[in-house]
Amino acid sequence: MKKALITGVTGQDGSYLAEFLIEKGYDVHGTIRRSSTDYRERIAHLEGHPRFHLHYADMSDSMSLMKAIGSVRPDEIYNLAAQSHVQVSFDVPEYTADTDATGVLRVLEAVRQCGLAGTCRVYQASTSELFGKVEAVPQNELTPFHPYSPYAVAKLYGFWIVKEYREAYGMYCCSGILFNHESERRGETFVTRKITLAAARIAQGKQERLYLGNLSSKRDWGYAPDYVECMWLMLQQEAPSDFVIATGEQHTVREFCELAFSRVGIDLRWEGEGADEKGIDRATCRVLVEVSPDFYRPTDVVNLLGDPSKARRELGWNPRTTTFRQLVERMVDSDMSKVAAERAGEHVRLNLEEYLEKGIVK
Ligand code: NAP
Ligand code: F7E
Repeated sequence: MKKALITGVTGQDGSYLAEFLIEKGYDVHGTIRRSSTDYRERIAHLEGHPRFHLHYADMSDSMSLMKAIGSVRPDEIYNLAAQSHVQVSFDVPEYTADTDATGVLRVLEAVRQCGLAGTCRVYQASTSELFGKVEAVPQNELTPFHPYSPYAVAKLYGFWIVKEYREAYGMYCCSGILFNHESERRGETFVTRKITLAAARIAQGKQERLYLGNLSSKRDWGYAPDYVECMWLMLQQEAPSDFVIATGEQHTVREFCELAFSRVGIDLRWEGEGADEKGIDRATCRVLVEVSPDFYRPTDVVNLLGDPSKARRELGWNPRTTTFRQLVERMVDSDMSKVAAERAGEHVRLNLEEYLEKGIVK
């Protein structure tokens, strides 16, 4: 039975990858950070599975990484742990560099120090943010990098140190240059999830308005469960190589909003430009979407479109398994159910308060 170690198993991708590898028959080990709470929402359903194990490790702490890697002695490592929010990286650039740049080095060096350089394959979660202030559209494996945020600069170090260990020590390690991929499990401050959650809350009367930054930003958005398959495929090849993973289709944040709101029965029209642009409900004339410069970035990446030809050709991967419409609809439907469940919970609490007031429940 193959053993895999996933750093960042509590994240969006980590949770889907753990499910995928368990399904493939792997013994799956994941790293988690110490926290004062122990509820891990995305992997709660996997805890207790006989082939799913957790270990404490932090990307900023070599000793903990060495201990986890040395005790598991995995055949494959998927290094997904990172401070993954681009806007946050402007607020915590040093922490981002420590986790996303030096952290990669710590993992690679731990593999070597544990004597696993010849047996353990390493996948590094790289990113389309490396293309940043893009020098060509679409972007493929040969497009020059131009990182445009502290996050991207840190990830660029990760990309190059992986390449260095591959060439210097002959290790099987590679980077997946993944374009944005989203899902029902996406963190709530990334733009897609922020929109789907807001559409669900507005439709159910739980939120008045959605504030966003750059509505014209363009992304190549895929579905996360489709992308974790590529991570695994990259480690099953004869020789290590880096791959662009994308759908090859591009949409603006504005289009994402239109589709998400239309799924909950709201037809948006746009009025104004730049910071004055507003999304208005055609039926009621209510302003539902507004621009807030708080969500502008000091430097923003605005034109990402991937060319997944190499992955299609060499990995046999289908970049169009899930369409853009299906992605948006799945996310909105999931948030509609979550908001409805929260409302039902509130109702139960209200009843309980009523009972307490009347002295029925003590
Ligand atoms: P995510 O949901 O933000 O998950 C990040 C994971 O990293 C979480 O498990 C988090 O743990 C862990 N983590 C953060 N800092 C850590 C530290 N110092 N030590 C140990 N663990 C730490 O990210 P994701 O969307 O799944 O992305 C996975 C990876 O792919 C990341 O490296 C990201 O940069 C990269 N990537 C993502 C995309 C995308 O569109 N999703 C595209 C390209 C590349 P907690 O749960 O404890 O916070
Ligand atoms: O922003 C614009 C924002 O934060 C997308 C990470 O997984 O993918 C992700 O990074 C775009 C940007 O993702 C809001 O300015 C407008 O242009 O959802 P995002 P990201 O920055 O592309 C890459 C590939 C990764 O590697 C990262 O780990 O949307 N935008 N208004 C907004 N963005 C946010 N977050 N919030 C807004 O209100």
